[in-house]
Amino acid sequence: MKKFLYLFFAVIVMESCDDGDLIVTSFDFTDLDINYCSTVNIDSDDTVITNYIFYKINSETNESLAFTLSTSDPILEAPSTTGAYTYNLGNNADSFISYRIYNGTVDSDYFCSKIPPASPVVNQEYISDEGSLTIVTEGDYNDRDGIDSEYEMLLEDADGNLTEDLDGDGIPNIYDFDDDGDNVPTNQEGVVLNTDGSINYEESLDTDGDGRPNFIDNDDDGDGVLTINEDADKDLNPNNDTTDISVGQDYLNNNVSIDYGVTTYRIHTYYLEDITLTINISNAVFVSDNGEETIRQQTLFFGEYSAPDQTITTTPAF
Ligand SMILES: [Ca+2]
Ligand SMILES: [Ca+2]
Ligand SMILES: [Ca+2]
Ligand SMILES: [Ca+2]
Repeated sequence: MKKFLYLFFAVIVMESCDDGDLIVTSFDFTDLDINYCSTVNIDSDDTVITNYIFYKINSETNESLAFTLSTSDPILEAPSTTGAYTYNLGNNADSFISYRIYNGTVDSDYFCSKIPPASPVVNQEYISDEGSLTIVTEGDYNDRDGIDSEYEMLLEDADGNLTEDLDGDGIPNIYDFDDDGDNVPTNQEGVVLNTDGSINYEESLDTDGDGRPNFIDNDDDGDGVLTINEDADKDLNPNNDTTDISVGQDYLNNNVSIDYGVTTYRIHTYYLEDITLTINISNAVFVSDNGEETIRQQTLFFGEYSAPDQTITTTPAF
């Protein structure tokens, strides 16, 4: 099938020599894996610019389709929430696509070497002169706190209302590793799960017995001093402050109620998982290296790329 498409394409290119301009509809690299390499440089105003080359190699036909992109956008690290990341493929060095035909086998090092290897030789090259590139980045945020996102999306606040951000720190419950904002991570607050993964509110630890399990209770021992403030050394970890070892930490001991006035959340870590980039090209015009041949692609699905999980650390505003 690929061979057929290649032959079809080759015929069209040859025909295009006659009139110099043709719309091609079967330009197919769809079944091939996407790979990429990148380098980083810092521009004059300290912006980090990443120079990417995403490429596909057809080893049966010795062809490649590759795009070069220099951008500060976090295309591999953050969802494109306000629409796709979009780039102009016009005649500029920051973003363009090349379609190449070689005289021999191209390996994966070809695009990632600082100096292009002497072989294979590029027999023909077409570079984009017009068009646009869109990248839709999707992924799922997760706090890896042991509770499935679907069961902690909505948690009940002290007034009995279901909320997506229980502690109001700007990080939704599904990727907030400290849901109640008491500086004790949820996975250290005695959550008990049912066999289906949902939260067992009755069995989960409730130190003061007020009906609100510790992971959603910001005063775990019910002594009137918020857990976050029962932090004698003020290291943003109430778990290592114990006056009476026979009872436990001060935040779980209602006989100790000293308010140390902590006004900072601990550093939060969360993850972006299952990251997928969907890459499309539209209205592309490729011009041959001698300038005599033009290939037009109204729509071209470059492909999908799965990126590694990202780790994000931040300190929410108190
Ligand atoms: Ca939150
Ligand atoms: Ca907590
Ligand atoms: Ca409680
Ligand atoms: Ca307390």
